[in-house]
Amino acid sequence: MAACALLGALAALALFFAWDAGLFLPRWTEWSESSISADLDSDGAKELVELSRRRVSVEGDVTFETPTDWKVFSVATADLDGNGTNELLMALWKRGADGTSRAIWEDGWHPHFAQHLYVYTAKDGELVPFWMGGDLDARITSMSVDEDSHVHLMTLRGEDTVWEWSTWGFSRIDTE
Ligand SMILES: [Ca+2]
Ligand SMILES: [Ca+2]
Repeated sequence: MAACALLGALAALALFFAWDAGLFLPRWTEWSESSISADLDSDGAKELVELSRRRVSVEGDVTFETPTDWKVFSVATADLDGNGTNELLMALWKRGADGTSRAIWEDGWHPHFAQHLYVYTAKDGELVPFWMGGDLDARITSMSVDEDSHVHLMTLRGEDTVWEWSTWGFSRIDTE
């Protein structure tokens, strides 16, 4: 009997860890792996941006690594605001609807995964948040950037939504 209870507890624990690792994220998510060379701090030397196993790492003059609770499915670089410095864009799953992570005592624990678009830019030799988009509230399967630095968010319905950076955030331009 005790062995049964122990097995049950172990199974529940295993289930929790599987869930915690994001294994129960929607099956339609298109997890991509990519490797991008881009100068992120405008010093003339390119950094290597890699998306592998749902995590992004940057190696070079500036370094960066996504926290383990971010499940990144698309990564891109582009000079969104036209200031000559490339930004790092990441489309990801993370628990909670907020754009930025808050302390647990501020808003409690959000058990549900939501999609986010996070943008980082180099400042004083490190990558810092540039724009942290909250729950995208749409089923985004992939994110990419075109030669005009417009962001394309493909939806599960097959819609190619196009977004342009405008000072404080993104404006949708494909419906104008
Ligand atoms: Ca550089
Ligand atoms: Ca820029």
